[in-house]
Amino acid sequence: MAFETIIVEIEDHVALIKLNRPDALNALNQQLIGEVMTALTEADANDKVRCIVLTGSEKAFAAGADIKEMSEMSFADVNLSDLFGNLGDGIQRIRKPIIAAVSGYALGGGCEVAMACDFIIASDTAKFGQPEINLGVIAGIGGSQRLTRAVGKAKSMDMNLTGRFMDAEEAERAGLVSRVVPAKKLMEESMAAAQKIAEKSLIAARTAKEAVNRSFETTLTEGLLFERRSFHALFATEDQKEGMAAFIEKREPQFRDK
Ligand code: CO8
Repeated sequence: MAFETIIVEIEDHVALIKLNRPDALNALNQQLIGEVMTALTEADANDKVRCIVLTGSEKAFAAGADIKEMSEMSFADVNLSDLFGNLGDGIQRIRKPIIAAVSGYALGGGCEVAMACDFIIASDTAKFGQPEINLGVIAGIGGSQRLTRAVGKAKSMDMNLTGRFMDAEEAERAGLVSRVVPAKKLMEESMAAAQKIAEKSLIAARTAKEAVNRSFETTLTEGLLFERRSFHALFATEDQKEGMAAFIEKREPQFRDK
């Protein structure tokens, strides 16, 4: 499919999806949301893809939902449009690992999209925020929920109520991002992290993702049981035999996703 608001490249088993509405700082309009979901779904189904990187431009990952498109919407318009809801839930339904590579602004829906990915690598220029309160609304794709789980109540309340931005250093300290890298190195480091994941057994990688995500949905006892059962199940794979044999034979494993 030809996309107009995103650019998709597949390189060495990694699908790179780049948000591309430079004139609007990658604001999430309905077209872009639809295209991102299509690209993610295609990447998830593509046997050549083993990891996904979602990124924006140097200036903005995404400056939020498109305010110009939203401003005249009625309650019914917003309520009946499934697009925004589909975006957060849809990203979370993708089974392959997704890294958000964030440079510049990740605000409102932009911050929420980054948080719906599996982890965030931030450039030292990144700025995260939930400034919806300035527009007379609140976060709508997880900014009050995923952010709170990531950084705790104090910082989440601060950001959701004052609308202030968090810089990359604070975001790393608070646990919102996994690492901060110099802006010039963001794509190199993010693609390298994705390549590292792409070398693993896809069955194990998807299972690890599922187990970590399960920890947000359940009690510790149930989560530990889910993890243990998943661990047991991986002994039914050839990749487990290969991974352990490779260690013993002091060679690199050749995973075959079987
Ligand atoms: N929507 C539409 N256009 C935008 C947006 C946006 N979110 N952000 C920036 N733009 C546009 C600007 O209008 C401008 O276009 P133009 O040149 O045509 O006027 C262009 O991008 C460049 O922006 P600025 O000139 O403002 O650039 P600055 O460098 O001066 O400022 C900022 C950058 C600080 C990022 C500023 O643009 C800004 O504050 N943007 C809005 C941030 C914001 O409030 N985001 C939250 C939006 S609401 C939201 O995300 C809700 C999601 C949940 C929906 C769920 C529904 C169920």
